[in-house]
Amino acid sequence: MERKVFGALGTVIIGIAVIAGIGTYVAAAKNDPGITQATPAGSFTAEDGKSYPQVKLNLNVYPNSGFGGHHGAGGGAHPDWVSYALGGPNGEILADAKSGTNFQVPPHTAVTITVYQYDSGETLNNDFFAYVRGTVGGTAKFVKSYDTKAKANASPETVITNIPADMVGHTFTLHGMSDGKDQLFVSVPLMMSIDEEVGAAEEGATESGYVQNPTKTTFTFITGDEGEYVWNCEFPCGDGTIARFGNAMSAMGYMSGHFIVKA
Ligand SMILES: [Cu+2]
Repeated sequence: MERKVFGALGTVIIGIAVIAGIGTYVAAAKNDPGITQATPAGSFTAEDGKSYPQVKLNLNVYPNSGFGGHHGAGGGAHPDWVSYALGGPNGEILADAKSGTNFQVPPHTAVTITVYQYDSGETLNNDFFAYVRGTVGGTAKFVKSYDTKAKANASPETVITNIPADMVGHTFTLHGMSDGKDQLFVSVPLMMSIDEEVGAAEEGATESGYVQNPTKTTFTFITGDEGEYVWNCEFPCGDGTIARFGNAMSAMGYMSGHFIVKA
């Protein structure tokens, strides 16, 4: 009789342990913490002379999650997955950032995003995403080599409408909704960094493990009405998965996030 009670108690304890384990795993797998409020940055005058309040966001894209940031020290659950993150004004690595891929901006506002792209790249599945779409002027400002040590452009800044479809590191693609409100669709290709430099940095050529000269892309778009959008990357960068659309491509907090337009 006693043995039976202990047996039943043991089963209950194992059950509790399993449930606690699943809870911890789900919490860790969510990996999508916090919301970053864009920084107010004066006003922006559009081509038609209309003036908008302006906000800014600085983002970095990395070949792995080892930078820490919103994934936690050491890169969290998946240190080898490619990831977006918050960056400093000159592409600085923000290892202590608590949020990374969820952004909030006001409605009817000019949003200027700068992305420092530290990863290598390859060919898009669809050339559509090699073009800049939905930004002010249909263009972006592009620097092929930005020196993060000198905090200066190492190659001239140009205005682009597209990049070669076989030189794409990642894309920032913000999807609209079909609810008839004032809408947004923005997609900007981010050029790859030099393959050999990315590899050498990972092998220890730089202190951070990331290239000193990422590519830099800046673009501005005007938000419409309030709403919650999602953004993602349209370059197949989920290495080691079917069609490379798993892992980092199918988890929030890496190659996708929320984009909230709210006053
Ligand atoms: Cu990507």
